[in-house]
Amino acid sequence: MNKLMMLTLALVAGMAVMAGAQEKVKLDVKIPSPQFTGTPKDIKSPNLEPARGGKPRDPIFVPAGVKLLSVDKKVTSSDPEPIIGDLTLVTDGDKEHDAATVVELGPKVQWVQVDLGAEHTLYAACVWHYHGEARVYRDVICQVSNDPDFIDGVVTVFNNDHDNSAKLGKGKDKEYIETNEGRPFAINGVKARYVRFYSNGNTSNEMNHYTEVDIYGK
Ligand SMILES: [Ca+2]
Ligand SMILES: [Ca+2]
Repeated sequence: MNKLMMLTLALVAGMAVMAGAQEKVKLDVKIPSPQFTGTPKDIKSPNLEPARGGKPRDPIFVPAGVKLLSVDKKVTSSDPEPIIGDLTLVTDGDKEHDAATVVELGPKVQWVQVDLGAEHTLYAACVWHYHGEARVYRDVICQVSNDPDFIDGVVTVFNNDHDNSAKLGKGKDKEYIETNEGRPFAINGVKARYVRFYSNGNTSNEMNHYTEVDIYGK
């Protein structure tokens, strides 16, 4: 291939990327009612994101036609017998904070995993742990794979375990205070059937909680 052809191909590829970028739309995440306001001062973490002062989180942009895929999909967990609630609560579509809407898993590193039923092209996920009060969940990690055991072809889309306490590798993302906004993660069009969400206790207690997870794709 000569230099001119290579340049032309590079230009065409660049234009395709630009055209793709123009078709992106703001991800529409249904947000439940807020339970508290303001930034609490008593949460200490060396890895906490800066306070946003009530400003909403920046939106995620996804290709047009991306849909919520996870409602009523099957959920499994490292803790198959939750202390409170049932694993079906994780994908029942109800994100409102209430004693009856949250699953409580045991202490230490635990995960919930959603089976989308088939491979999809994924563009975003969002997790609500427990948003009844301000707290920070430790070692929040989101991974996607076509392997239900998460051994092969695992792609990490979020990891705020800065000190590798969950032993899945150090992550560069920041810890955050749980609110009704949940925490959206962008996914770069990875093809996968399974999505796994890890946590490792929180600043209020050593348990792990899930109110809902959303997974968006095509
Ligand atoms: Ca729910
Ligand atoms: Ca950690």
